[in-house]
Amino acid sequence: MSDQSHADGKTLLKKKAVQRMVSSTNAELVSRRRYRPPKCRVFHNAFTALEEDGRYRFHIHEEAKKKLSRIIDNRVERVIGVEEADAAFREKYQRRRNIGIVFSGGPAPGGHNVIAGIFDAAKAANAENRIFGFLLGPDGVIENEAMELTQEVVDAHRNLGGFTMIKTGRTKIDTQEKVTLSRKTCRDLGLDALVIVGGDDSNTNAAFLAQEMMDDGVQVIGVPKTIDGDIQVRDADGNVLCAMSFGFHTAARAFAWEVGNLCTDSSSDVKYWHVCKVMGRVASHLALEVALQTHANMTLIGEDLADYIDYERLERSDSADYNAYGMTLRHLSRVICDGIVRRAAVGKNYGVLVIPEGILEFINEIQVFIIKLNTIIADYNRTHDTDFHAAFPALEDKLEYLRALARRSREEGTFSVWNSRDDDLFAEIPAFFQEGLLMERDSHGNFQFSQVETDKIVIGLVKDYLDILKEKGEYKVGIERRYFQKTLEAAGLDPDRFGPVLFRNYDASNFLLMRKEIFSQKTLRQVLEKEGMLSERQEIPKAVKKIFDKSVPKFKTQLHFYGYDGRGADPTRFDCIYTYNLGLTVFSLIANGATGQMAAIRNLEQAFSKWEPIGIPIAPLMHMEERGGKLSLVLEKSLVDLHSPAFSVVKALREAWLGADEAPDAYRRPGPIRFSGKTEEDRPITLVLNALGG
Ligand code: FBP
Repeated sequence: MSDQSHADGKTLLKKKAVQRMVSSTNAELVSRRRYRPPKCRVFHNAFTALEEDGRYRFHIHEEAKKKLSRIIDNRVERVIGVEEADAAFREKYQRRRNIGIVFSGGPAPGGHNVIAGIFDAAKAANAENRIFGFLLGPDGVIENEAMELTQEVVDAHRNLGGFTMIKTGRTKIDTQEKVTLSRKTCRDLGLDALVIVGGDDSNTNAAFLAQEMMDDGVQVIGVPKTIDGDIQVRDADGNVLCAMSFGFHTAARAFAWEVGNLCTDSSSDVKYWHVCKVMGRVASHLALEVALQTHANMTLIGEDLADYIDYERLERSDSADYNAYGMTLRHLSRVICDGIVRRAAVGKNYGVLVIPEGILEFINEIQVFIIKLNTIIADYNRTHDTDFHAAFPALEDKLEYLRALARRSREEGTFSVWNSRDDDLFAEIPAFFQEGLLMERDSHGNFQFSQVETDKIVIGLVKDYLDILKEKGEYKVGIERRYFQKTLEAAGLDPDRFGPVLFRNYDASNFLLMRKEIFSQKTLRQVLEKEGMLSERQEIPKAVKKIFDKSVPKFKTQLHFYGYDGRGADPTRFDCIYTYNLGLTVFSLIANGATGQMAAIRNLEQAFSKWEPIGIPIAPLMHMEERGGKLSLVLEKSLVDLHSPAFSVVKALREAWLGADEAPDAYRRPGPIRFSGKTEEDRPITLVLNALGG
């Protein structure tokens, strides 16, 4: 670029109009920051108190009783409004407090409003209350890296996405040393309360810290965050206490907008299958919501696949082991191919397929590998000085270690987690997937699904199988009868003479399918010659060739991953209001002395006037789960319930959305997240459906 253009740019930047155009502060930002979410009715009172709600019961795990004895008797608490309070209550409520807040795990839209809610409520109770934000997640707590949050900082982040204000991290406070350091941090900052905004693992952590920090007088409160939507709490009788973690709605809407656009693209250019992997480490809630928002042609739901049993194979075997006949990758690819082939038959050799990121977890054969490898890696780390991944950096080293395990089990005839059969099956998997299965687990011992190219694995198998179907003549693009007739007539040929020879359904359908035996120019010629429509020396008529070419499917895909973009989106109005009120609830729990509770809002699916802020006891929700190769007490993740109204509706509409018929595709246009305006939907579709059905 010349000096001249450089100088011009500088001059231009002096103009107000240019400055306005390139400013980082645009109208959307200003209106977001200015917006003040409405408060639940109870928060319009001068004070709030807690009232035990005895209606809820939990099945309490023995291990939770032992390990979380000091908070296991916590009950569900309802936040109630108090207008007139006596002096003792006022003093307790309004006493000066220091509150620390930390984000833990992946970002989720709305986190800043949790902080804003806590900040506003704390300052309203006592202007001298101080709020500290721990930097970079739990590491900030362990290392005492914190910043005091001022009005200015909070105001600059209201209603904005991300966790940019204080950042986040995935460290877990899971060793005695980290707990000791965290306690020291809380002491040094004079904290009265620590608020942990996180997913299932982080809320588990919150419960353990609440137990540990009770003697220090530090209350610990959890907040249900994760775009995955898998923190959904019910009591033992199925009563819903927390219908949805925050961030889910925004992420689902962001993904749905993009997937919806691809539905439009795909049905315009009619040449691609868009394959959209959407986040959700394990549960398929996001994929389910995207299906409802977009009506994409096929949406896989992991939990549904896990439910599958191949009864045909089971009946042929003498085993009663249902697990051995669960969904396999191969079978899954066939299910997908079936949809592709059926759409192609009606001329739609394109479409949109949604694959949940965590789908592999639900494929029986893969799940077995994940569990075995988790155990092997955890065992290695427990018994050696070095970490498994440091000791075996290259894939080949890791494979060699596994081979050695298999050899040892064979030679010594002893039981081993990894035997020759595992090794043989593992060897059949493509190298990039082997690498994925063997990669480092996250700090919670979880398999990192986001790092595996799930879509590539599934589509690879789909392509292979489609090739087979193509060879068998079963995968063909249907030719519209009208088009066939027009093309042949224009060439002076009689369509009714050629039709029955070329097509297997000439008299039966509007979309004509080339006979199976016609799969190449050569076989086309053979059939025409056999039927006496062509002599050896004659060329295949151009019009017939054209029709044949159109009937040969090309399976072209575009792979997309929707995850980090949705996590970083600015929150929907629903998430703004939900999270702000979660923040107000947190302060109410703190001011009323609660600890080991998770802030929540009941009745999210109902009108805002019915929303009910509550505290949910975390300890009674715990159960035992495999983590890092051993059983641990954790908060249970909520998976898609196959009996839920939302799933049942999707299942009932599957065939219609697949669109393997002549009707136009039934796509829905969700549009972008609209912060304001009457047209913005006010809550997730899954949430509403689950509340409507019964
Ligand atoms: P959280 O459960 O911590 O909220 O994170 C959710 C998530 O967005 C998952 O959907 C995804 O698998 C994961 O984070 C990806 O994060 P990372 O890149 O750190 O693995």
